[in-house]
Amino acid sequence: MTDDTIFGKIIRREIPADIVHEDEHLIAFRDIAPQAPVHVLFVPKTPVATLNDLQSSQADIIGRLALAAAKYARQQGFAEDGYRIVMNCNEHGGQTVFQIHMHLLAGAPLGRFGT
Ligand code: DGP
Repeated sequence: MTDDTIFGKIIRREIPADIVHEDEHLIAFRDIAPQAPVHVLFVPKTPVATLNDLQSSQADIIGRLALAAAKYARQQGFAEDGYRIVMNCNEHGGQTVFQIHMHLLAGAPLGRFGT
């Protein structure tokens, strides 16, 4: 279990979050500071600080996050319009919580990178 970040506290229900999905592998909840009309974070329960720390034997973690995000998009009806998946890594990537997570952004045209 993730136990040393704010996301660990959400997984353990020590702090509240608007949880939209959970299974044995991951949890998904709305971002506290949304950058789009839909902004959901998909977080694995296995602790991995950054993408740099992910082992090749852990590739399934990323696959599960992506599949859960795509399933959520279909369920919520915005898969056809489209969405963006983002993973930030370390300082230049803008990572602030050091448990890997996938941002799902949707609900409006998002523009190109850097705009
Ligand atoms: P990143 O910059 O990629 O590490 O993204 C971390 C995201 O986590 C950021 O968009 C804000 C969000 N966040 C930080 N603390 C909390 C919290 O306590 N609750 C929720 N729901 N989101 C949080």
